[in-house]
Amino acid sequence: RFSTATATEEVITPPVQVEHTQLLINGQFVDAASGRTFPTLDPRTGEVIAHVAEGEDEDINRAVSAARKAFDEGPWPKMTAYERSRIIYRFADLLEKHNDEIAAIETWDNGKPYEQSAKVEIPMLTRLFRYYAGWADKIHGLTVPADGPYHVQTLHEPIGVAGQIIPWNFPLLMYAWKVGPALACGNAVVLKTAEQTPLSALYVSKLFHEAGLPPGVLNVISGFGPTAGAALASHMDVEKVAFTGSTDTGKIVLELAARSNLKKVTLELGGKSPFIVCEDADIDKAVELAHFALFFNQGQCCCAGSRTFVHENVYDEFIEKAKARAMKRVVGDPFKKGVEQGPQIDAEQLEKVLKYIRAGIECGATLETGGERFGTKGYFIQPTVFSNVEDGMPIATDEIFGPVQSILKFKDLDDVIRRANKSRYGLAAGVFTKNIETANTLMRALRVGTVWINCFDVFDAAIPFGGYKMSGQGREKGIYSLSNYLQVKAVVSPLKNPAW
Ligand code: TXE
Repeated sequence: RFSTATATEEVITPPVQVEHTQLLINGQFVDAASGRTFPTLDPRTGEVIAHVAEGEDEDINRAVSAARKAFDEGPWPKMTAYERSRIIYRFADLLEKHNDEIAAIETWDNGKPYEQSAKVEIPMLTRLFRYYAGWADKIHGLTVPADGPYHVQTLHEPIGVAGQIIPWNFPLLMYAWKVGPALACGNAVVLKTAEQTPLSALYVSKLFHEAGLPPGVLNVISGFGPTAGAALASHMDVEKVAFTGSTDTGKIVLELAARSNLKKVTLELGGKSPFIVCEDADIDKAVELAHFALFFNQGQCCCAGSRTFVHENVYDEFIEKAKARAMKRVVGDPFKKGVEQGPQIDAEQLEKVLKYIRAGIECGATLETGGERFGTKGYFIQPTVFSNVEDGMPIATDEIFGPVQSILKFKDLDDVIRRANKSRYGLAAGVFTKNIETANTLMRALRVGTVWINCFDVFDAAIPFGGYKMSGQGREKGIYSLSNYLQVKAVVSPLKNPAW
């Protein structure tokens, strides 16, 4: 039932070694206060890449104090916006210069294809920082025409110390989405990386300091969620927390923020995005795009097109072709040329995905291809396609976060709109049609933060991203991300000296 194309033997990694495994606090690499470390694993094999300092409460306290000092007394908010912008531009130049080493670290720790890291993600990282560098000296308030003899203006000021908690699926892109706007707006940051992927953020943050970032402005803590993450979300001196991860953990972060100091919160959470293939679509192109929408990054995308809705008149043809495409997907060592799919991030995610595959079979969906672990070493999964999926099945309602395509059949636009919106999530949607009226109808009707029409996963620094419903709160990227890291001060003064 399953055959996968084989990768070439050509290995494309540049030589790279792990340079930084300590915590980055106040511009220095330091051990954890407890002296403890934890291993970070190579998902290709499950072997240890390095032992990394394990940050906990006390380390979060140290990092927040350093950030507080950098914000309250240090040079960062006192620099001109132009100087801050220059530092971020210099950092982007260093990212570009070290593109291939950074890409290799990202792939080593995460398992994503090296070609994807080197040609797409790290160039995107550089682009994101240039985008935010451009904003740093263009943030300003308004002059407000209020009633009465008053001069009224608004100042857009940084919030202060921002706590940021990021996941493992796009370690550096999530770093950029959060650190970029926070620093452009003049805040100081304490960032907690995901325990599965601590290495790349440490590497690039060192470069940020080489670019002239003052100590304490950006602190990076490796560690676990319930310890380091929770300490950051509940810290009384942190005035904002930004989180990307699961919806369940998002609820915890929101609760910790509320119970501590009501810090401002943005959340980017899970999804179950519909990808809608209309009757008039070019089927070959629709199959390819739907395949990409789901399988990209091993299926580990919050916005993955994980409910493929196909019109009943083209359903059978679509299934045959989607199955054939999945069988051709090249699975293997992500450092080998031509590999499209590497391993899942860890044993826990491997088990979670396999559990959903079993649930799909038990519920009566038709397993067209795949369905099992790929190989015996590491965390690889066969590209899997299910047809005859019904709305209530767990593979149609839950975020699987793996290479499992669930294909559902629909009758007409009303049917697909109702069913696509019947989800607790509302992150993104894909629409594939040649008919402008159909595209317009779906674009307006879908209750999601992004609609991609005849495209998918187009991520530009300027395009806002975020969710409706339980997919999150707030928007990242673009102009919208700035308001997450600014507060507005109204300043009122009389035009003439008052009589009193
Ligand atoms: O997520 P968590 P996990 C989804 C995806 C995946 C599932 C579980 O479905 O299968 O979540 O993955 C930190 N206080 N997404 O367990 O727990 C944690 O250390 C504060 C979708 O990895 O949400 C890490 O840094 N922080 C998602 C971050 O939260 C806590 C990307 C994410 O971990 C914490 C990743 C706590 N109590 C997973 N507990 C997306 N939206 O892209 C954990 N963390």
